[in-house]
Parts: sequence; C-alpha cells; structure tokens
Amino acid sequence: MKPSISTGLLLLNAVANAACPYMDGGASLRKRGESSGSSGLPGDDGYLEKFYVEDGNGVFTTTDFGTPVDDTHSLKAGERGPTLLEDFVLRTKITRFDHERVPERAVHARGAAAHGYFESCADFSNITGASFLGGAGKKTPVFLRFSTVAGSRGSSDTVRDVHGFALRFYTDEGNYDIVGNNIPVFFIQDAIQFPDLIHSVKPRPDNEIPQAGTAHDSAWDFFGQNPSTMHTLLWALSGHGIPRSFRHMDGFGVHTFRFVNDAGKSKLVKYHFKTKQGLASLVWSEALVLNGQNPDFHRQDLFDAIDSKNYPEWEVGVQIMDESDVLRFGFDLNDPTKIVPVELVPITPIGKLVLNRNTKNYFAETEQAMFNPGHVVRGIDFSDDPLLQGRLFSYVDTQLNRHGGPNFEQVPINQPHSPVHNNNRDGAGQNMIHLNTAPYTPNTLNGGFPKPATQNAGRGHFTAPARKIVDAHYVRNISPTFLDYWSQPRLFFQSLVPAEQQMVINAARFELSKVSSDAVRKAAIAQFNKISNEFAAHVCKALGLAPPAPDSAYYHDNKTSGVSTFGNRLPSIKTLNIGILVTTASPASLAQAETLVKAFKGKGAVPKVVGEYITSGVDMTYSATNAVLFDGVIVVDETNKLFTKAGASTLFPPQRPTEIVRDAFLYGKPIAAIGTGKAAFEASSIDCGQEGVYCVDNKGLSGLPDAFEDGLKTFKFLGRYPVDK
Ligand code: HDD
Repeated sequence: MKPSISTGLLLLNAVANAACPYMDGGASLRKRGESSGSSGLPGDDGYLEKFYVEDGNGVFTTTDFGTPVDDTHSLKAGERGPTLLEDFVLRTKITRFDHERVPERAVHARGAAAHGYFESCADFSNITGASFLGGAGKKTPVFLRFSTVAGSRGSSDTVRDVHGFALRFYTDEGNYDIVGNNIPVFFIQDAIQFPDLIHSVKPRPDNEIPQAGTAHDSAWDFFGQNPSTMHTLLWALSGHGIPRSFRHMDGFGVHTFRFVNDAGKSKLVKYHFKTKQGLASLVWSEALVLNGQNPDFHRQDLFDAIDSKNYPEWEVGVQIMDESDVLRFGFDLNDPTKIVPVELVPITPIGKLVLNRNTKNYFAETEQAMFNPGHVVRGIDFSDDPLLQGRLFSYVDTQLNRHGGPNFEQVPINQPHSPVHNNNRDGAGQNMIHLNTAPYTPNTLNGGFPKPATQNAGRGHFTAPARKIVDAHYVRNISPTFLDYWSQPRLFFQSLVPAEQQMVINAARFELSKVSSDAVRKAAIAQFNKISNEFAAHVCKALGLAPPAPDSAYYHDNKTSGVSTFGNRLPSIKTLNIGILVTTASPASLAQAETLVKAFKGKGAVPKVVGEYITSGVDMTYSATNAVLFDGVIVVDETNKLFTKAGASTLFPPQRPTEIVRDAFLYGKPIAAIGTGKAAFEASSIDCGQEGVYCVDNKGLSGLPDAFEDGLKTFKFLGRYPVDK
C-alpha cells in the first residue's frame, strides 16, 4: 500500500448532532441525590447496598453455615495438642483461606477502581438507541477500573505501560462495557496475535524476570518483527506510559464502534474520555523511585481524591463518521493501530463521567469485576475490526476461568441493574431460584415467556442493518488497507513538544540498553528509522550504533493536536501534594509552615510538613520522605543548617533534605525557598529566578502561594531537560 494520507488535514463536515454545553466543573455533583439506600451521590442507585455485610456491634462469630463458634483456638487433645481432625471450625476456616484467591487477570492484573456516574449532555436518539444517551441530564451509574497491563497483581503502579480504562455503564437496558486504554491505538491488528504479544512482554519463562516492563529481549524481539506495534509503542514511551495519576490520563475506546438509532441507521464512532484534571505525566527517574517509595501511588491517589470529595471527571466525546467513511482517510477505520486525527473529525461531546464513590471491598468489587467488550446494549454495535472480533470471544472465556463457572454475571459488581430473564440455568454458584418450569423457547407452558426481544419488540439489541459482507473468499491474511505502520507513529512523534520527544528517545534508549541481542536492537532501529531518521539516530547514539541512512518512504511533515502530555497547564492545583520542609529546632520555621499550610489548603492542595521528627505541625519525617511524593517543594526560613554538613543528624540519611530539593528540581517540579531556606538551593547549585524556582525573603511569604500555584499548574518545567541536537 502507498504511504497513507492518514495524516493529512482534510476537514470532515461536522456530523455532530447536538451542541453539548461545556461541563460545569463538578459544582453540580455536590448536591445530594434522592434515592434512599444510596450514598446520595448522583449515579448511585444503592444497588450494591443490599449485598453489604456489616459485622456490627454485638455480633458473634459464626461458621459459613451459621453456627456460632470460637474460631480463635483449635480443638486439641489436651492443651499441648495434638490437634484433632474432628475440628470442623479449624478445617473450614483454613479451607476458606486456602481458596481466597481467584486467578489474577492474565493481563491488566494490577488495577484500582471506583464508582461514579455518566451524565448525558443531550438527547442523542437521532444517532443511537442507547438509553443512557437518551436525554440531557440522564445519569447512569458506572464502575471504572484503571490498570497497567504487564505486571502481576502485586506489581508497582508507576511502571511504564499502557494503562487500562475499563468502564461499565449500568444502563437501564443492561450493562454496557467500554474496555479501553489510555492510549488510543493498540499493538496488533488481529486477535490471533494477542497471546504472542503478551508472551513476549511478560517475564521470561525460565526465571520470571523482569516484572511489569518491556525492557527485555523478548518484548523488543516481538516489536521489531511486528511493525504494527510501533504506534502504540511510541505512545507508551512518551509521558502516556507513566501518567502522574489515573486521574490525569485520558481514556479511549480504541476500536471503531457503531451507533445505531432505533430506525436502524448507523454511524461509525470512536470514544474519547478527556481528563478534566489535565493530562500530566511523571518523568522516568521519578517513576523509578516511586516504584519503591510508594508502589501503590496511583491507587492511593485515586482513593484519596475521592475520599476528600475531589471527584475526578472526564469529558466524554465521540468522533462520528459515516459508514461510507471507512476507507476515506487513507487508512482503514477497522484498523486499531490508527487514530483519526481530530483535524479530520472533531470530537462531539456526549456527556461527562464522574467518579464519586470508593469501593468498600477491593476483592468483591474491583477484583471480581469482569468486563467484556461484548457487553453491549441496544443502539451500540461492533465494527469488523479483527482485534475487536477476537476480544468478543476472549473476555467471556477468561471470566469462566477466573470465576470457575458460568454464573459470574450474578456477582454483585457484575449484575446488571435491569432485570435478567432467559433460559440459562444451573452451573456452579447459581444464586437465583428460577421459578419458570418451562425453561425453553418456544414454550406454551409459561405463556411463551421470556420472549425474544428484537429491534421492534421489547427494545432488543439488534445488528446495524448497514453491516454486510462483501462477496469474498476465505482468507487467512492481512488486509492491504492495514499496511501503513509508520505514518502515524511519525505523526505522533512530530506532534510532541521537544522535551517529550526527548523523553521518547530516552525511554527507547533505556529499553534497548537492557536488550542483550544485537539483532533485536537493530531490528528495532530499522523500524524507528522508517518513522524518523533523527529519532533512530538519537537512539543509536546511546547504543553505540552508527546512525542509519534515512528510510524515507513514510516521512511527512504533518502534526496533530492534543497528543503531548507535557506542555499543558493544569486547570487547578486541587489535590496536588506540596512538601514544606521545616526544622523542628525552630519555632519560627514551624510557624511559617503553618501559614503556608493554611494558604494551600485554601486552594484545595494537599500540603505536608516535613521535619526531623513527628510533632505538632509536622506530618512526615525526613527519614520517610522523598521528592517523588510531592508535586512541588517549599523550604521555609531558618532551615539553613539542614543543608550543611554541620546540620547532619542521625534522624535521617545523610543529606536527605538536600536530596529532596535537588531531586524535585531534577524532576521538573516547582521549588521555592523563603529567607535562609535558600541554603537548600545553594547546596545544589540551583539558581534562584530561573523558571519554576521561587526565592523570597520573609516579607514575600504572603505572595508566595499564588506564585507557587502558577508553578504547580505548569507542573513540569521543561527547560530543565536538555534536548539532543
Ligand atoms: Fe484486553 C483485560 C483493554 C485487546 C484479552 N483488556 C483487559 C482490560 C483492559 C483491556 C482495560 C482490563 C479489564 C479490567 O479492568 O478488568 N484489551 C484492551 C484493549 C485492547 C485489548 C484496549 C485492544 C484494543 N485483550 C485484547 C485482545 C485480547 C484481550 C486482542 C485477546 C484476544 N484482555 C484480554 C483478557 C483480559 C483483558 C485476557 C484479562 C482479564 C480480563 O480480560 O478480564 O481476556
């Protein structure tokens, strides 16, 4: 296939049907809802509450079959044993423990989730029969699970990876799952390659090394041999691979789907979930330290934000295309390795997504949530994307394995909030007591019920009438419309700000430096060179390889907007963590910290005071603190001793306070010093007055919070990162 024009800038006439107002920033969320038995938050219909088990005041321990027992001492022959086989209390307690785990997810094992709601911003019934989009202000409960892909359940949060964005809508016409990612494209184009992709990325079979990462030979062996991986790979090597938090990343449905209206007319759509917290990313060196400092960093961030009523929000939109557009842009809309640049098709807002309720029990909710791209409702249909088609098989199959039987949809977190009627029966762990004694269709003995629901009866799901199969031969091959693997990675790379381009280069250098096979490295470089000669040459420099001659068949100069994670200002500093460094030896320093804490709390940020030991006004010790835990660091007056040899203390590792300030600077964060706190900067040769470095005297204290807020919104000061020429 010829180099595609996928990156051109032709503008599609808008097919958007409704002008949704811009979201209200969450103000309306704080109202209490009406439904009794719920948390009162919008979107919470109290559905799970009937399954809550409270071990309240006055209850005694029982067995699973209800007999009150003492399960703290085993039954023994005499006080010193032996223990008796008769002890059903001991045996059942241990048996239950032995069976506590279900198999972790084969991929996306590490994750965290929360409840919330989706609110439609208009009536979209002209393009889809989906009831959750049927009216302005219509709210639907949702459950959203974020994850990394490669690591096992106990792995660290801040590894470099694609991140899952699995969203379930509990609509009034059944469950609808969009099982997406924070990167809009995928590594492969055919589901039959999925086991190969995952086997290459997962740890080595002989020694199970490395955990949760692609910096090893087999992953890059697969990437180098499969150019379809290049686009997703570049996204993963950028800031998108190491987000600041789950809340600071976007979500995408990845595949093209269909909206179908009740009359059977269909449109092709691509889902976008734009974070209202702002796109923000860590830098690699801080992600590495965070792995050790707080392996639960993202999980904790999500939980704490919701707990403090800072409900994360996403603006939900779709790119809407006609059926006839499927090959219009020079690539195939059924190819999941392609984005549709927003310059070609703008995003039509359809609503907002809000997370406002934490889980009560991680296992029962997050671990047992079993998503499935095949969970669709009336008004939604699939595309012929071969990756999606294979997924429609895989998820049901994996849930059968995880749950150990076919009744996983009956687990509370998986139950639809609408009635279930069919002739499926029995199976392990059946929870329902079906009363219909004629469980077959057609029947007369039960009046013919339940009856098949169709497009015209019972508001049934139906396949878009526009879908048809062209007269074709059976083929086990790839479509020629899928074969441009390099134009869009180039589009992505060129659309990044220079500092983020450099981060991609550095990430590729890091990963390929850990690859030991020369042939594998060279294959990767050959692919990079088809994307960009400069990119390939810069990576080569670190690997001691000669720069390749340009391989320019797919080179172009186009750019698209909205893909860089750096260079965007955050809309607010709410929930951002600020470290305020003090010395417990100085009451003046503690008093200054108190003033700052008040000011930053007033702005919705989370200030933490760090001192030599815990005392009134000190939240954390230098011994347990690191720059990675803060989005910005301030050193108050009278702390100068802490940054000198004379100030060394056995209460913290040598030079820890200096290290915090220096690392915060290196990670691109705003830093500030008041009065003699400036000694912290001098100790690391950091000049006052450069971007994101604030030095004030004691009189300047009152103006500092506003200036620092501005720095926090900038988030990363990119001037601190040198860029290859
Ligand atoms: Fe998948 C889980 C996203 C392709 C097979 N996938 C899983 C999860 C997410 C995705 C977010 C975690 C769901 C949760 O939180 O429980 N997967 C994707 C995306 C893909 C994709 C965006 C491409 C566009 N996946 C894909 C293919 C296959 C699978 C092609 C197999 C043919 N995925 C699975 C799975 C998992 C899964 C093995 C593991 C656990 C689970 O399903 O429930 O079946």
